[in-house]
Amino acid sequence: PSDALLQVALIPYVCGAGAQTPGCEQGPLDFELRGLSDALQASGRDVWWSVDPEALLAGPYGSSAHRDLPPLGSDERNEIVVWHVRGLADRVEEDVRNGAFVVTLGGDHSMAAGSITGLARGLKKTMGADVRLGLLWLDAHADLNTLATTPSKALHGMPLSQVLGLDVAHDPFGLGHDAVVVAPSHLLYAGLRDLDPGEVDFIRDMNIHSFPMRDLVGKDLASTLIAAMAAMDVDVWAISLDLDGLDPAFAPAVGTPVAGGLNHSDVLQALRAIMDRFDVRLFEVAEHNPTLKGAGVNYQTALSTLQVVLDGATQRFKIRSDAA
Ligand code: EXY
Ligand code: MN
Ligand code: MN
Ligand code: MN
Repeated sequence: PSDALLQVALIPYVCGAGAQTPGCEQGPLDFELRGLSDALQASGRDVWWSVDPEALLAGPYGSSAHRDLPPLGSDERNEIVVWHVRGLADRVEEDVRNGAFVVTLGGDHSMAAGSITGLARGLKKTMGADVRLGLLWLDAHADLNTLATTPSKALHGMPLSQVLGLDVAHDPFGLGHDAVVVAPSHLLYAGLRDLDPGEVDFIRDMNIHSFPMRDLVGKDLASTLIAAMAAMDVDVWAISLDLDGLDPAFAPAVGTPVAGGLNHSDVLQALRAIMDRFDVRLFEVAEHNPTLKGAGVNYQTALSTLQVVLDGATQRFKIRSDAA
């Protein structure tokens, strides 16, 4: 029926243990304290927190576990990430199975290992085993390191090695046999400008489609991304926005800022066009660190981005339910 509402599940990832700089674990609650869920409520949408970020922060792997973080790369440090990643994957899977549009809010970018795996699992159950999942990754970094190539041992630099199945033997995110959920040919990068040597090799050897910042100069972001996405045989898309993919002017409160990033209005225009043409089921916002300067700017950027994404999702949903 045409009066049905788009169901939007906000799923928090209250973990910063995957990053060098702590603080991202406070990201989801900070978004909410600034008014996120109220601001996203609109006619045509039903928006709710699928898990309460405050309750998660009060739990055993929440604020207390982040107070004196064990060193990067230690089993104790990784255990915190694994706990959160697995929880996120389960939650995303369930909300996707129930037909919700999922918004995952971080939290450091290790979250993507869980969100994309959970989405893939949910889609397999609702759309069948051979559903082809595409991933648009907006970031300054490729987040493609393995335990063998990482220069920092920080798990937020490695989620895509999990999603693409590059390190199945070590299983650093504890997701087991679900490891390969996106084919390398169905990943699209934009905004990259700070890569490690191992990542450069992976991108070249696996022929991953990438628009680093230097290749976007003088190009229209929207039409560039649309053309690349249209050329991929993909059924359903997920989009992961690392706030540091944007120029630091639009998202200063990130742990690993890199100058010369994406322009926010270009990203909004691109997302409008993408939501119009492609079946996007999950949108992620990673690396919001409210303990750093400029958290209010991050919030405004995240909010206006989500408004555009959810407007697009609502339009598509209306068309689908009118047709049904
Ligand atoms: N590539 C570097 C590393 O793996 O250590 C830096 C990773 C930063 C990851 C940021 C969140 O995207
Ligand atoms: Mn990044
Ligand atoms: Mn293909
Ligand atoms: Mn990232």
